Amino acid sequence: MSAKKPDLESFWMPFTANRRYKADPRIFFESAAGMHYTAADGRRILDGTAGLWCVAAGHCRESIAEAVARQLRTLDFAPAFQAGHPLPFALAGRIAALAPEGLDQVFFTNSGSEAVDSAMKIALAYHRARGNGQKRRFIGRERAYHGMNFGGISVGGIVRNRRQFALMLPDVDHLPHTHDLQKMAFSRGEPDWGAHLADVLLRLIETHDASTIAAVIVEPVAGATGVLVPPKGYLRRLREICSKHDILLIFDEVVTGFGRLGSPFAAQYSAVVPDMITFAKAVTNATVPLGGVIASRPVFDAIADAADGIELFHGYTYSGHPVACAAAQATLDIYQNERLFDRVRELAPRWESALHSLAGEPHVVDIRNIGLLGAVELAPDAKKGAGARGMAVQSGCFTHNVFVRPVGDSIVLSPPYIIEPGQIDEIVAALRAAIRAI
Ligand code: PXG
Repeated sequence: MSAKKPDLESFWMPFTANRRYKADPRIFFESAAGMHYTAADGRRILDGTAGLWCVAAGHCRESIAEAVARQLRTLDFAPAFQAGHPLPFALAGRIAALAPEGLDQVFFTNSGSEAVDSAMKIALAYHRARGNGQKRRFIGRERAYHGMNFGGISVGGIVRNRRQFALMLPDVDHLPHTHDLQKMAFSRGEPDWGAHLADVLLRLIETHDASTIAAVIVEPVAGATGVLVPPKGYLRRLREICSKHDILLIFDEVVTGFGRLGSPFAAQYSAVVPDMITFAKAVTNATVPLGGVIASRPVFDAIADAADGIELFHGYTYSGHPVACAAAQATLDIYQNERLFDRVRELAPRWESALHSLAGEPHVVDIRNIGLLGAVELAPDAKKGAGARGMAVQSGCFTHNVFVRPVGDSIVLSPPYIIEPGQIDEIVAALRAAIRAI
């Protein structure tokens, strides 16, 4: 910490052990540029995680700052309820052009959590519009992270995010997660084993009947629970089953959207087209909060055809906020002008081999990668308990001027797309040293 210690008292930090952190605020960032943060003690710290999976084009990009400043001086805010301004129309068109063919209706939110809950409401409205109001059950997946609103935690698969709150959406069931160390440890890219786990959806359909199921929601790659890469063929199988039973398929692409796998969306990477995609994070390079849902034309049309006036009684004050839209346009310009999605594809093999060079280091039980995502999983420490090794490796890496994040005993990695090959090596060297030291 710097000499002038800020007062930490009043900010109730999200997802943080507040008292513990405030007693020893070791990780504290003062500024950032490109691939680096500057810590409170002046050290430059390499960002191995793009913040929280979101600063994909690197930090403090000048063109985004300029676009935001310009927008604030031109049109700071205008309502989008029964009124218009050019920015969200233009941005929606541009996002639709990046999305798989047929997905061209963009509903804006302020976050990934709101995007997920919006997609769930659209799914319910869609079935109701078609006279199937009894289709209201959602199928999520174990170990899923779909944000923190009530819809998202209900379909999510992380019990810790639920048990404090007692009240959930009714009528939710879950697919099994696909992570099995016995079968797929050290797979490079998509594991060969596990496509059959999609067939559990057939069992859930037998149990609940398709006539009660509105939608299946999955992250194509589960990010926040440790970068769980989908088995080859798994997503395609889900698509087939959903299509056969008139169940909507929602891909939550809050982490994978906007180039993380080297294609605009994971949908294109896997060549599987869902009925809706949720996005957030990288759409503005994390500069201004923005999220959304990209829905297929048939989903929109069904709802619109059944309506007399307002089609969807849903929206936020800041849906399509001009400043967020300006930030997104400037971000998409960077992705396009610097060919950053291609860059992800080009770097992916190097990323894969660098990460997998950690196989054989102490305690390493799995290494996973896809696009510019990765995870190194350690066996839990029998004495200190689950998560202790993950925390120790984060701490060790920070000492070596590299920022990584633990999820339990997995270290998750998602660097900005502008990472240089030498910086990939820096991350791996810091991990190696930190792992050897625990
Ligand atoms: N869906 C997915 C797949 C996510 O990863 C959300 C929805 C929610 O987005 P918002 O913008 O409401 O936070 C997320 C967010 C972590 C971590 O610890 C992950 C997320 C957010 C914060 C921390 O890995 N993912």
